[in-house]
Parts: sequence; C-alpha cells; structure tokens
Amino acid sequence: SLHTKSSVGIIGAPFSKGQPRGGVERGPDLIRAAGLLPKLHELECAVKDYGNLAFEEAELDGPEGVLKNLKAVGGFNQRLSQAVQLVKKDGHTTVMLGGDHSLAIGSIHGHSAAVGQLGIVWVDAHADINTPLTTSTGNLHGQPLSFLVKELQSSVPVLPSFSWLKPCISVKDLVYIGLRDVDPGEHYILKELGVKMFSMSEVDQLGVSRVMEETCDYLSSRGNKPIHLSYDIDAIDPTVTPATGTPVVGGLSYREGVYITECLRETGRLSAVDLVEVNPLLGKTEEGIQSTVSMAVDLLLGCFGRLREGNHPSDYNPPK
Ligand code: 5AB
Ligand code: MN
Ligand code: MN
Ligand code: MN
Repeated sequence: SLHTKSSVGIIGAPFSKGQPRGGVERGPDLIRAAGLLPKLHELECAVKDYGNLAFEEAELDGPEGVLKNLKAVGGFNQRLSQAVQLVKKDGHTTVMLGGDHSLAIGSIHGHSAAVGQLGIVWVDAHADINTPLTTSTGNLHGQPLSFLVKELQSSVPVLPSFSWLKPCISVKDLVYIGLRDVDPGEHYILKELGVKMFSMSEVDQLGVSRVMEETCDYLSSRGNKPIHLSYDIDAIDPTVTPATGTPVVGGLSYREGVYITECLRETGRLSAVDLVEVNPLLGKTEEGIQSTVSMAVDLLLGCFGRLREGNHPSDYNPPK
C-alpha cells in the first residue's frame, strides 16, 4: 500500500468518571490483552506503548453539582492532554484507549496543541455536544465537544476545573458519522451551527462508500488538516458491540465500521485515534464482551493498514 510504515504511540486512559457505570476503565488493558500490539507489529507498524495514565483518587469530587465528577474529568483530561502532546512530539500517530468519551477533551486538546488545526471525524451513536446547560444527565461523556468547539464558547459557563482548556476546534472542521440518538438541545446546536453530519439515515440513503467519499471531500475543502478520529464503540450496532454503556439499536455494521477506518487510513492524514466506551462489565455474555473487544481491535487495525484483501510484509520471501 501507499503508506507502509506507521509509527503508533499508545496511551491507555482507564477513566470512567465521565459517566456513571463502572467497568469502562478496563478498556485499555482488555484491548491490549486482545493482541493489539503484536497485530500492529504484523502490519509493520513501529509501536510504542506509553502505558496507562494513572487515575488519582485525589481528583475525585467533594460536593456534586449538576455536572458529575467535574473535578475528576477536568484534572484527568488536563494530564491526558499533556501526555498526548508528548506522544505527538515524539512523532507518533496517537492511539488513546478509553475509558469513556469525556477523554476526547484531553485527547483533542493535546493533539491540537501539538499540531495545530485539526479535522475531526466523530463516529458515534450520540452527538456528545450537550453543554453544561443543555445536559439532562450531567454526564460529561455526553458533552466533550461543547468544551472544544470555539463557536460554542458563549454557551459554556466558565468552570475552574477546565481553566486550562482553550477551545481549539471549529465546528466547520467536524464531521459526524453514525448518529441515531441525539438530544433536542444537541439537535438545535447541530442545525443552528450547520454541522456536517451523516446520521444513520444518510448511511442508509447513500451507503457507507458515498458517506466516506463526501466526508473526505469535505475535509479536503477545509484544507486537508491532520485528522483526529474519535471512535465511540457504540456507533456500531449493539448486536456486534453490546458491551458499552449507552447502546442504541440500528447502528453501523461490522463492515461499515471497518470501512470508515480503511478510508481514513487511505487519506494518509490520520494523526490521532480515540477508541472509547468499551465496558466489559456490561456485556451480558462472554461472547458479547469478546465481540466488542475484537471489534475495537479490528477498527484500530483498519486505521493502521490492515486490508481485508490481505497484507504481506515488504520483505516477504515466497517459498521457492
Ligand atoms: B457517549 C446523552 N446524550 O448527554 C447524555 O456514549 C447520552 O460518549 C450521551 O456518546 C452518551 O447523557 C455519551 C443522553
Ligand atoms: Mn455514544
Ligand atoms: Mn461518545
Ligand atoms: Mn456510550
């Protein structure tokens, strides 16, 4: 293929305080245990594992407001942002293994601090763009984009736990794929700001190949910026990935999910990937958990050159 050798820097983020269900902090170790590193090596990737970012209990909140675990989410993401900046400065494509999706705050902030303006591809059943004022749950994994998007700053109150965070993305550089459970306040924002989105209706209407063609054209029209892919495992249909906190029927198939990664890989501009919301405690069966974790691994392999037609190493010697 065109771009053989990627260098991948893995950061584990065993963090669950952006939502109420325990177990999602086990994601990073499970995804590693499913063989991510050796499988990346088979694709001739250079891989450096930076290990897991430790959660500090001291970051846990005292009294609760509407926003749950505000101090923990702010503090952990600040450290995640710094870790991502380091990995980018080492020259790697970052892989951030979550953990819940509030981690996109630190991951995208750090990525942007290191490389500048980004194109964001957000693959998710949900829009994750509630503001602290529109949220009905108080869960910060449903709000990361409101903290990151410049155009929303007048709608987001000043919060001490996020004083380190400077909004760094334009809503015009954001593309959604897979939406099918969007809150009214979020839908209003998406329409008001004219956000580019391919909900499951557009996936049905156009097919995933047109969706990806249009996604790539759109990102090109915005200047071919480095791409940040934020992949929530709940974008995939819960028949394939049941082990997640907020499953929604009618999702992407295994094949559609993988195809998205193959297309983004082909751009040659994939610069960081988040893989979040794998929660082994929520799969009802062992098969369901296995299927969720192996989907996560296959999505990451698609990002780094695995082809369904097959691959072979550049120094492969056919038997004579
Ligand atoms: B996820 C909901 N919109 O704000 C909210 O899994 C769900 O990271 C958010 O996409 C789901 O709590 C967050 C109802
Ligand atoms: Mn989601
Ligand atoms: Mn999400
Ligand atoms: Mn979820």
